[in-house]
Amino acid sequence: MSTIPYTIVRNILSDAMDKMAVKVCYELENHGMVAIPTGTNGPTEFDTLTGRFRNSVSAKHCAVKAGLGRIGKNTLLVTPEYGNMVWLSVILTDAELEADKVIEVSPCPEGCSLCIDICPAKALGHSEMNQINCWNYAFGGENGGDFKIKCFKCREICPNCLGDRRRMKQF
Ligand code: B12
Repeated sequence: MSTIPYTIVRNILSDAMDKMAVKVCYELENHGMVAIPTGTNGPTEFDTLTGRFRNSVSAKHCAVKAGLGRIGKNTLLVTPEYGNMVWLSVILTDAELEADKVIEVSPCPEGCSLCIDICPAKALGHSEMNQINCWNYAFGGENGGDFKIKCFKCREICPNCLGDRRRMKQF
């Protein structure tokens, strides 16, 4: 039941992906293109107009446009290969890249509301996910301990958690 392994993997992957993104930017710049890393997990801006945490770009929406997958009811990107257990990092560039075909089909099995029902913070199932509820419940110290990711139930309950290597239902 420990939240430590997930937190470690999340932190290490975020760092690894930021480093990869910067390397790719160097490569693109060496080829005369503009390339800007946007940060895998922030730092984010707080948008006082909407009361939302925001990055420069929404990685999930970029990924949909790039044909990597679709956003499910848990508001996460679900890819056919790896399900929702993917982490994303975005590079802004003027390189002319060819996008994959956009995936049209929804990843959620019909009538499924497992992620909405299990969310202890009641953050899902509204027109927009309730960031503050999720943040307050899922991120921070337990009993005064170090910062951890304390909840990722909306990922693990999903029938598409791990993609076609396990139980991909829909794609
Ligand atoms: C801020 C943030 C959070 C906030 C708020 C998340 C939220 N959904 O609102 C908090 C701290 C609560 C959070 C929680 C989590 N997060 Co988070 N988070 C981010 C971060 C850093 C920025 C998101 C952002 O700024 N979005 C911009 C705004 C505009 O997008 P939005 O609010 O999602 O958009 C809404 C509307 O604008 C509108 N909309 C409709 N159409 C369109 C079209 C476009 C183009 C846009 C922009 C918007 C839009 O609908 C959207 C959905 O409500 C991203 C990294 C990134 N660069 O994207 C990771 C990211 C989204 N998080 C991620 C993850 C994994 C999580 C958690 C599972 C962490 C955990 N507990 O383990 C939870 C689960 C949350 C959930 N079920 O959605 C992953 C998602 C991976 C995936 N498979 O999809 C990301 C991409 C990080 C990463 N590097 O991989 N997160």
